[in-house]
Amino acid sequence: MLAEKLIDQLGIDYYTGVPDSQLRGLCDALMNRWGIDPKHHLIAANEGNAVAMAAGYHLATGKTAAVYMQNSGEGNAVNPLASLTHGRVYGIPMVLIVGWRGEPGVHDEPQHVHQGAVTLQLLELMDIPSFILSPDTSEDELADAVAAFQPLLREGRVVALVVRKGALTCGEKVKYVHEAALTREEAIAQLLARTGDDPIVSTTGKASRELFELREARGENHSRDFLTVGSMGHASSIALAIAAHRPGRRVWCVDGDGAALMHLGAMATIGSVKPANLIHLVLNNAAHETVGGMPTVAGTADLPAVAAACGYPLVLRAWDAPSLDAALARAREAGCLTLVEVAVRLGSRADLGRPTTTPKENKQAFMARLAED
Ligand SMILES: Cc1ncc(C[n+]2csc(CCOP(=O)(O)OP(=O)(O)O)c2C)c(N)n1
Repeated sequence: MLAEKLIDQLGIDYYTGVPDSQLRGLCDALMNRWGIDPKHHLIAANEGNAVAMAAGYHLATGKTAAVYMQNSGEGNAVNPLASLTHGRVYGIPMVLIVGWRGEPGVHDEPQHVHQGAVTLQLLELMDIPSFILSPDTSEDELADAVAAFQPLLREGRVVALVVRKGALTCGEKVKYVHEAALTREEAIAQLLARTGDDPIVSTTGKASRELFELREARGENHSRDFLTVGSMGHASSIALAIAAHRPGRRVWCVDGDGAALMHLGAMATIGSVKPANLIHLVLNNAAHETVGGMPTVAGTADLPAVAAACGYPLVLRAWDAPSLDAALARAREAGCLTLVEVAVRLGSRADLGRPTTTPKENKQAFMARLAED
């Protein structure tokens, strides 16, 4: 079904959420209709923030907002759904639109399998009635579901549309653009020329996939790299604790701007600890490139300034190959907690693969290698 039709049927004019590849059609339709507009459509840093914005919209207007998310974001949303919007608290209505990755019976990556298996149960546990939108759901069936939601929304309930793979399409695809000299993969390739045997913790999405493939291309194994395939936004916290407990090792974190923003508080924790052996790279394409390229607010937020304000003793910016090389060399020599922001452009190889080792194999090899020191 065309995402535009869904928007029309819902009759909602305030959307917020975190993009998802399975909701690409919806995200594009929202961008075509409203762009980024505080009155109609905002991309949130995380799904909990989106639920809170939808609550604020209701408080201000008495109307119902929609929150879109990949099912991975259910966890981020659970807290405000239980303690803010639930009928035992304020009873604030909203419609969740949840991309169903890892649906049982549909092949998907390991980080989606458990989340996919518990997606409907989690909604049920949260007292959220749901309707599953499939590729063959007709407009009449959707209209019936939307009509059935209305009395629940009037009671202040949250309801959900769970979107199967291929269920939403977009009439007019948006071409997202963010220009810079380097691609993310080129930046990671340049990093690998400097890291030697140092452990690397990489973020969710294509950055980890590119790191994996670059190791293969270099004929190296994967034991230096911890690929944070799920739990977006947490790579830097994982790296922080590794750095603190392996002080003899220089630890690199390869982060994304969307991920860094999703749990920005981690920067304050890292800045308070100041592990001298941690170098935090943020590959900033001002977008959620992995899921389609929808913008983040990293185009306007100054992440190096945030890191400096959080207590990072050294922050560096790189925008092309020579400045990145200089920043990496300086970060290595400095011997103090450093943030390196690298401006990268949107885009990735069409033939980019996925890790061929399992997360457990990755963990075991990474731990064994760290234990050698
Ligand atoms: C909690 C959660 N919400 C949403 C997603 C879906 N998701 C995977 S990667 C990604 C984009 C990450 O953006 P960024 O960190 O800027 O890296 P980029 O893809 O641009 O390299 C999103 C939204 C997710 N995995 N987890």
